Amino acid sequence: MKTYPSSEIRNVTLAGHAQSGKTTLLSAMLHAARMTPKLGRMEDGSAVTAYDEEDVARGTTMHAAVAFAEWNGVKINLIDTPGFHMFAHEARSAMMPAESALIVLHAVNGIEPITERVWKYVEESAMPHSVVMNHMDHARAESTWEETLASLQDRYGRTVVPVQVPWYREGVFAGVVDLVTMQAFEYEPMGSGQGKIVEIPAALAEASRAAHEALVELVAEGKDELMEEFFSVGTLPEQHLITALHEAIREDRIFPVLFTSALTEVATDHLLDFLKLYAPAPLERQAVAARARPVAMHAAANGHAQEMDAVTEAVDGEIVMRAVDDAEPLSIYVFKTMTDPFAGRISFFKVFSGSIKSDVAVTNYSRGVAEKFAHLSIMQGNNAVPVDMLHAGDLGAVAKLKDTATGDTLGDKGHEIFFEPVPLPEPAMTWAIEPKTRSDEDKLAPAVHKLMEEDLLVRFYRDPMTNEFLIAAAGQPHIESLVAKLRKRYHTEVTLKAPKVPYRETIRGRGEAQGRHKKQTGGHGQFGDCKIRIEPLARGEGFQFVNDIFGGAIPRQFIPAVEKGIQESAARGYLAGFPVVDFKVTLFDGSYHDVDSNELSFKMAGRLAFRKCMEQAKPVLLEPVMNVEVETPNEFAGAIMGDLNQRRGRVQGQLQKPGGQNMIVQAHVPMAEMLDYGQSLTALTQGRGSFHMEMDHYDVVPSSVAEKIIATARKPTEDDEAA
Ligand SMILES: Nc1nc2c(ncn2[C@@H]2O[C@H](COP(=O)(O)OP(=O)(O)OP(=O)(O)O)[C@@H](O)[C@H]2O)c(=O)[nH]1
Ligand SMILES: [Mg+2]
Repeated sequence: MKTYPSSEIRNVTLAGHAQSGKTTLLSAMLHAARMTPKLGRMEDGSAVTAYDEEDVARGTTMHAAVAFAEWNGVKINLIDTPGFHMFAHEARSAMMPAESALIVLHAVNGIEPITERVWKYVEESAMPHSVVMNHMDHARAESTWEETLASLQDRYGRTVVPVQVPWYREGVFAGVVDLVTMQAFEYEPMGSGQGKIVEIPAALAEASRAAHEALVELVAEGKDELMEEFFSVGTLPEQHLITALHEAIREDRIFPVLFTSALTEVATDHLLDFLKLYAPAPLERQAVAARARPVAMHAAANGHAQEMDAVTEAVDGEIVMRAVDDAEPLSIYVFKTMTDPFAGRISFFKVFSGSIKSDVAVTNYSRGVAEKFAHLSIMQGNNAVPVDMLHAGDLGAVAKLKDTATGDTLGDKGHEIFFEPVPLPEPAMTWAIEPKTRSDEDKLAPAVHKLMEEDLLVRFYRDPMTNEFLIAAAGQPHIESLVAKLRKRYHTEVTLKAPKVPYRETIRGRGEAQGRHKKQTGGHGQFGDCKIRIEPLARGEGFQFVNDIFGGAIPRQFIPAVEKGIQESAARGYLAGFPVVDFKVTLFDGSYHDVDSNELSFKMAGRLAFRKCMEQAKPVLLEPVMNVEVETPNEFAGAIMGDLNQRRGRVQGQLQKPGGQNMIVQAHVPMAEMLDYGQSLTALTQGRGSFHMEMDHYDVVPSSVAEKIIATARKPTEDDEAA
């Protein structure tokens, strides 16, 4: 495999709403470049970037994937990303290794929620982007594409400008007119995917000329030299126009619109021509920014290797600039990890600066360890193609690194820098996960950890309050795919349950009682007797024990046993089996027997006294209440607050986000009502809302709700006490 110098590389991320055709479009480009013998399809798993059987089974991309096309002397690296809202954060992370993005949208469906979301991502990272209107073969596309274009210009400005005119031949999408070269490209739908250059059809001649002029004018705008040339000659020479358009795209001044049908392979090879000519090469970036010191993963504000001018505000000395150049020290950023039970760990990386050869030793700056890059390769889906070396700006992969994870920076020893990982959203749903058998129990943790290497959003931990193993992910389909992977890849069977809510119990009143434990079974008997008072403490104060015994009513050595008995009983709960908290016990009297009294007897006495006190002390249930922050487009804020009220939530405040489009709603909501919130929020906001929550405090469960919890819970019995 040939190696490509930095000037002959393009790194392009495809992003857009689910089902707009990104995976198929990428396939069509690979087919046009003859990287595959036929058009790969999502449906049958033949698309190069649809190698994950869970993706194929669900018909949607769940993780970013990488492929490349060699096209007329350049190598175009293409990153496919998910468009389904639950996985759209992967599209954000996949911007970092690229220099430009293609925003793919459906010609008939137009702007959809994830179109807007990825548009925000590219703007955030100042990433040059073009729009591909796909599904142009759709029966209604001929009559809707202009409307879709108008809505794009409405939303994002007139600098969203077509560089092609679509051509319908008797109602069939058959090609495009290139508005720069003023040539028409004609296709046989469902044919070879190779366009033929033909004359502009008469019916399109007038529209094409007008659109050409509009494009030339826009490109020349603000460039005096070009303006003069344009006005004196009436147009711009092709080469000048190409150069000027290329610059305008790179500088985020113009956002070209192109038209394709991925499925019928019309105008998809010409998209490669476009990327070769207009997508910025890595070395067109003046330099990339990194940190001189490591940055905590979640502290990264809008973590991204940014263009030079975007970071001038940063604190002096914190930022290090690296030119995208082979002559600079090596710096590598790992943007994706794949774990395969057979091939092991494969790390996908970008060479931001310097160059790398196979078999060299590299330092992982993030972890301070040495790693060997044996067998350098580039990825065509899940297929590693060996290469000898990679130049600055290229994307590559390497297998079997020991200690390297997604988000790490590596490079030459002594030249430490740190690229900032893109922050991830919080997982939206949590389940309790249980191994089915004993052998599954042993396999579970290592297998889940392998999945977590691939997917940084997944969390796995034991809840200290309920002792359950919990797994947190982005939503129902996400967790289902994880469970399927556990089964298929790691032969580990699990069941999922709603996580237990860690309720507690407490008292609202006082109680006073005697606990008298007496047993006479031949030989030695048992005797313990105590009198206690209990009273409530403030929330969060836990448990207090006061010894108020005078005159040796209970011998000193038995007093800790009374306390222990009370604590053991409190831990088992009184109402519904949840630990009793926030109460004070005063031990004020008792009696003993010279022979029969021992520790066990006083422990039993303590338990009995405690349970009798609880009868009088108005016990209640406590539930965890979460502090919830929901971000939503303004128009849904009312619905969000209504829904939170339904969930017994109390809205604490609302805040307008800068830009005026989005609101933050802040509320306190019981945890029990938030277990399925991710799904509801998606439904309420068409996938445009996001939320995050953390435990805030415990509060008393209203009695109507408490009755149900108590009815279904197993009440501790006297038998438990005797245990
Ligand atoms: N008719 C037609 N169908 C298309 C076109 N592009 C894609 N499709 C079909 O639309 C469906 C979705 O295509 P994908 O390529 O999986 O879409 P995607 O954007 O990758 O979707 P996500 O991975 O869910 O974000 C598939 O059934 C494709 O065969 C097109 O241009 N025309
Ligand atoms: Mg896809």
